[in-house]
Amino acid sequence: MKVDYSLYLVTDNTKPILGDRDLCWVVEEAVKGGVTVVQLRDKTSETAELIRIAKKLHNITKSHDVPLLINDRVDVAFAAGAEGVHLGQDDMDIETARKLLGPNAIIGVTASSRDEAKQAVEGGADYLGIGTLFTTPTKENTKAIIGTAGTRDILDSLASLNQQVSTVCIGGINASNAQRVLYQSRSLSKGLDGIAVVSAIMAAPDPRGAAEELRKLVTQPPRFA
Ligand code: TZP
Ligand code: MG
Repeated sequence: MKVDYSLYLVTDNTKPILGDRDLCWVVEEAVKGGVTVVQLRDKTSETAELIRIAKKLHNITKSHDVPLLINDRVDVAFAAGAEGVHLGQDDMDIETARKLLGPNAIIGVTASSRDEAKQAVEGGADYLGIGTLFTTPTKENTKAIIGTAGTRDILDSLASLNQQVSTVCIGGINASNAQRVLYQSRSLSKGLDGIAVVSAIMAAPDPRGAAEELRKLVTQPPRFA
C-alpha cells in the first residue's frame, strides 16, 4: 500500500489539548479535513480501553481510507486490526513487530540522530518520525530537540544510505511554519514526505478547518520568501 504521509496526525487525550471533547469526534473532523495518517498516541488508558478506542478510531479512519497506526503498542494494533505501529527507541524491535503484525504492516520509528535513523532503516522501518524538531509543550520530557539542523543532518544521512524510507518531522509544527519545514527540506536530495502534528489539529477549536488549512499548506506551492 502506498501511504500518503503529507499530513500525519498524532492524537492526544490529555485535558490541555482535548479539553472535554470526544477524541473520536476530533479525529473524524480532522480526517474529513484532509489528514492522511492517524497515530493513536495514548499513554494513560488501560489495555482493554485502549483496544476499544483503537477499534472505534479504526472504523472512522477505514471509511476515509486513512491508515491508523498505534503508538508503542503492537498488541493493540493487532487487536484492533490497525494498519501498523509507531515505535520509539525503547519500544519493541522492528523485526519482532513485523513478525507479529505481518509483512504489510506499516512500521514507523522515532529517530533523533543519524545512528537511530540508520538502525531503523536497516531494520526495515517503513517511515521515520524525525524529531523533536522544535520545543513543544505537548511533549515536555522529549529527549532531544534537534532543530532544523538536526533534521537536515538525518535527511542527508538517509540520502547517502540511498534508502526509500519515508519521513515525517514532528515537534512544534503548525500552520505558520509548516511550509517552511517541508519545503526547506526539499532542497535536499532526500526531502520530508510530510509533517506530523498534535496540537495544531487536536487543540484547534475547529479541527476540520485546521486540518484543511494544513493540508492546503502541504500540497500547494510555498508562499514564503
Ligand atoms: N514526539 C516528538 S514531539 C511530539 C511527539 C509526540 C509532540 C508534538 O506535538 P505538537 O503539538 O505537534 O508540537
Ligand atoms: Mg513509544
